[in-house]
Amino acid sequence: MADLTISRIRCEYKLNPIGIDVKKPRFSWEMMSEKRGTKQTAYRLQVSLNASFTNPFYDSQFLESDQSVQVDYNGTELSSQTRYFYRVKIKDNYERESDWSTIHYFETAFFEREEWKATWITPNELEMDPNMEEAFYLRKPFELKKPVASARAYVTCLGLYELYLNGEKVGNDYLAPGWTSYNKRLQYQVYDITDNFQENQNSIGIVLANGWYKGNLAWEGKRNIYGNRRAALVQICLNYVDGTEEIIVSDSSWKASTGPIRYSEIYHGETFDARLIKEGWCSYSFDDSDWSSVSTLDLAFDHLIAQENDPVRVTEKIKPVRVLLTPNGDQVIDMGQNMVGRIRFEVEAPEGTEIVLKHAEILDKEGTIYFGNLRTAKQTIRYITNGKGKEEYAPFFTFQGFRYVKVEGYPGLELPVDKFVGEVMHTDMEEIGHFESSHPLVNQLQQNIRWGQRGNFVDVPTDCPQRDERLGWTGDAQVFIRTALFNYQGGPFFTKWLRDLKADQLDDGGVPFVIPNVLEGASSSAWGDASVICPWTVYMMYGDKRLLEEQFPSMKAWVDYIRKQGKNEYLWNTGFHFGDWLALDAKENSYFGATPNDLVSTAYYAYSTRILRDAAEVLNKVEEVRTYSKLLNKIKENFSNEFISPNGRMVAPTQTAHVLPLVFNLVDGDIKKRIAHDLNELVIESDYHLTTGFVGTPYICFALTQNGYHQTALKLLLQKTYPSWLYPITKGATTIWEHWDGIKLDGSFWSDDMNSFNHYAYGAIGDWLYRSVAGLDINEADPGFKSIRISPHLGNKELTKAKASFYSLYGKVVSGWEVDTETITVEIELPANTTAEVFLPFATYEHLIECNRGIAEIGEAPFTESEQGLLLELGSGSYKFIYPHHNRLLAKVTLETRLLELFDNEGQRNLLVKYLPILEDRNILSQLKKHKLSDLLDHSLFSLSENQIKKLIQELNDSLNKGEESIVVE
Ligand code: RAM
Repeated sequence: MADLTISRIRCEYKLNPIGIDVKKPRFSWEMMSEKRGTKQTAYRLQVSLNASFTNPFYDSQFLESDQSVQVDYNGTELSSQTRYFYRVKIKDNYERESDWSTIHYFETAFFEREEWKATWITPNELEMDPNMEEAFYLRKPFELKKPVASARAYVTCLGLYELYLNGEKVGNDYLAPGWTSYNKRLQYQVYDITDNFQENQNSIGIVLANGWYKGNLAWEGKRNIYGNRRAALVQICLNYVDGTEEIIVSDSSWKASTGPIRYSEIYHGETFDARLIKEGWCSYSFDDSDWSSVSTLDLAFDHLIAQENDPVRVTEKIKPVRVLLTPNGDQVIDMGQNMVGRIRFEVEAPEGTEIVLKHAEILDKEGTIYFGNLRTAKQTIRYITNGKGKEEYAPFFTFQGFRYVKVEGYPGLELPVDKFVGEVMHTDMEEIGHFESSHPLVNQLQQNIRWGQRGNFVDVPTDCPQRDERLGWTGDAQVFIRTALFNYQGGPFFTKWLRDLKADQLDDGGVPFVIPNVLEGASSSAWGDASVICPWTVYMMYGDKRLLEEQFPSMKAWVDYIRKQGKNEYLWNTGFHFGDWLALDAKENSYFGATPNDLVSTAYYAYSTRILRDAAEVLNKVEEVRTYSKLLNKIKENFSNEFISPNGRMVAPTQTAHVLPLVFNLVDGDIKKRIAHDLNELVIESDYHLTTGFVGTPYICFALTQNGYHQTALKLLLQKTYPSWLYPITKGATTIWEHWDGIKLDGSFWSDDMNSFNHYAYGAIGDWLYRSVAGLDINEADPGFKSIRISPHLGNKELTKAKASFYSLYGKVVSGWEVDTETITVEIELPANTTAEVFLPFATYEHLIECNRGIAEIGEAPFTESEQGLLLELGSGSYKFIYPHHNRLLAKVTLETRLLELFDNEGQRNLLVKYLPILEDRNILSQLKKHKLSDLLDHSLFSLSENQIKKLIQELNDSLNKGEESIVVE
C-alpha cells in the first residue's frame, strides 16, 4: 500500500557501507506514513547474496516488533568479503503492510587475521633513508589475465597514504587510514576498484607521508610517537568474470622512490617540488629501474580493524571573498570564513618559481595577518613550479585552520583570486540537524557552531584545528558531544573515538587528557568523564545500546578510579584538574577559573556515577545498579555537606558552582530553588554576562531554564557585549572562539598561548538552542527519539521565533514556534513509530486551532491543562497549532513568564495570577517591558505583600495616566 513506505535505510549508521567487520550489523529504517499515529507492529528483514532475492540467505519472516532502529541482524552467520543485499517490509497498527523497501547492501571486510595475505613493506633502508622527511612512493605493475567481475583493495599504512591505480587516486577520502591509537587499533580501508582497471596492464601505487603516526604532534615538538618507520599494507582481491580469483599484495617485489612531496606535516604544511614529479610513476610501463627495492616488515596484524568512522573528505569548495594588501605590504587572501582544509590553486610560472602560502585565522587590529596564536605550527605550503604550463596543486597530507592566506612568490603584481579555492575538509558526516530563529546573530551563532564542528571533526574530535595541538581533548569532546550529535550524524565518529578511549584508558581506570593519547598527563575531572558521558549521549541520541554495552567496562573503570582517589571515597578532592578551564573569574593570567576544583570534581563524580547507574539499569546489570545507586546517594550527601550551607547557600559564589548542582541533579526541594534563585541573582549582578569557563558554560542556560529562569537565560544568550556568546560575532567571528576575549574590546588579542579562534567547546550552547529554545528533546526513558519531548520556550521581543529540525534514526523531528501580536504558532513533526509529549506554552484546549487538520483529529489525544499551558500526548504526524495568547501582547507574554519565574512559591504565583488581568486591562505590562520598572520587579517582587503589589499597580497606573514617558527600552 503506497501510504506505508520505508526510506532512509541504514546499516551501521551508513548508507550501503563497503568494508565493515561487524559480524552482526544493525539496521535502521524510517517509516513513512500519511496517517497520524502510525506505529510499526512487525517487520520482516531479508538478506540475500543477490539483488533479486531469489532464495534469500536470511529471511526473518514477520517478527512482531516495534523496533525500527538499531535492529540487530540475527540470521545465519555472515561471511567475510561478501556483499549482502537487504530489504525490509513492515506492518503497522492500521493493519497495513508495506511493499518491500528499496534494496540496499552492505559489504563485509576481513573477519580473520588469516585473510591478510599481504606483507608490510617499506623502502629498503640500505637504499633509502627510512626516516626521510619526503613522502615516499611505492609501486607495483601487474597484468590482469581475464576480465574482472569485481575487485576490492584493502589498504592501510603506518603514516598517511593515498592509493593510486593506473595513475588515478582511488577513492575520495583523505588522511587515511585516519587517526586511532595506532599500536592498539589501526584502521584499514576497503575500496571498490572494479572500474579502475585497464585491460591487461595495470599498476598500483601508494604514497606515504608522516601524518599523526610519526610526524610532529603536540606542542613539545614530539615526533615518532607511534613509531619511526612508515610502512604500507595493500591487498587487492580480484574476482574474475569466469568465477576464479586472484590476489595481488604488497610484498618484496614492489619498488620504492621519493617524489615531489619533499615535506609533509599535519601542523606545518607541505613542500611540493613539481620539478620532481615522476610522470607516469603509477603506470604499468613506467621505467622504475632506478627505484629502490622494498623490505618486508614483520609487523602485527591483530590490531587491524575495518574503517569505523566516516572518512575525511572535501565537503565544500569556497571561493575567496577578496584579496587584501595589508599595511606591511603582504598580499592576503580572505576566505570570508574561518575554515579547515586546504587551498587548491593554479599557477603558470617559469620553472623553479616558489610560491608560499601561509595560513592564519585572523588579522590584528592594524589589519596585518596574525600568526602568533598558531604557536609553533607553521601552516605553510611551498610549491615549486616545473614551468611546464598550467600547474595545479593542493597539499596531500596536511590540513590548515585558516581564514586568511598570505601568498608569496605568485607571479604578477595582482593576485588572481579566481585561481585559488578553499577546500573544506572534515569527517564526512551527514548533516542531520538545523536550528534557526528570528534573530540574525543567534543564527550566525548556530553557523559558527556548525563550522566549529566541521573544522574540529577531522577524524577525531579536536580542541582546535590550527595551532600545535589539534588533539582529541576529552573535556572539549564531552561538553560538545550533544550539540555535535544534533548537528551531524556522529554515531560512527564517536564509536571509533570511544573505542580508542577505551583502548588508551590506563590500567587504574584513569583517562588520558587526550584521545588518542599522545600526552603525559591523565585523569582530570570533567575531562576523563568523557568516558562516561559520551557513550551515554550516543545512546540518548541514537539509541545505541551496543556501544553503551561495549563501553560499560570503561565507564565503570572511570568511576571506580575516582572512588579510589583521596581519603574520602565520596568526594574528589585530590589531584590535578583543569577545573572550570579559562573561566573569566580566574585570577589575572591564570587559566583556572575560580570555582574550586573539588566542587567541580565531586559534582562530575556524582554525574558520572548517576549515568553509570542508569546505564547499568538499561543493560540489566542488577548488581551495579545497586552499587552505584548507593554510591550516588553518598556522593550527593557529601557534596551537600561540603559545598552547600544548610540553608542552601553555595560556598563558592561563582556562576559555575551554582550551575553544577542544578544540572547534575545534586539537590532538590527548597535548596534547589535557593541555588537557582542565587544563580539568577549572580547573572543579574553581572548584568547578564558570563563568567563561566569550559565546565559552566555548556550548562548555565539549562540551569536557568529548567528552574524557571528562562528569560534570564535568554538575556544571557542575546547579550552582545563582552563576555557573551554573541560578542565574538559582533567582532566578525565565523567560528567559536576558545576565549571569551580572544579579541578584546580595544582590538588587541588575548595571550597567544591559548587563543584559538576555532574551538568548539563554547559552542555547546547549541544543545540548549535545540532542546530548550526550540524545545526538541528526547524522553530519556525511551531514548533515540522513540519517545519525543516537545517543549518550546517562547522568547522575548528580540526572539520571536525559533525552529529546530533533526533527522533522528526514526525520521525527521521538527519543533518550531512563532509569536506574533495575536497568536502563538507551534509547528511540529513527529516521525512514524514515535510518540511525543508536546507542551504548548500558554495554550488552553478551548482556544487551540490545529491548522492542518482541525482539532477534531487530535480530539482523542490525552491532554493535561495547567496555568502554564497544555500538555498533549501525540502520535506521529505533522501538526500546526495556533492559539491566541489571550489578548496578551508578546511583551506581556514574555514578561508574564518572567514574573512567574520570579515567584518561588505557590502563594506568590497565585497572587500574581490574580493581578495579571488587572495589569493586562490597564495595558501596564507592555509599558512595564519598556520601563526600567521591570528591573525593579526583578529584584523586589519577592518580598512584596498583597498590599504592596496593589500599591505598585496603583503607582504604575498613576504614572501611566499622567502620561509620564520615562520609557527606557532595555
Ligand atoms: C588546551 C586545549 C583544550 C583544553 C585543554 C585543557 O590546551 O586547547 O581546549 O581542553 O587545554
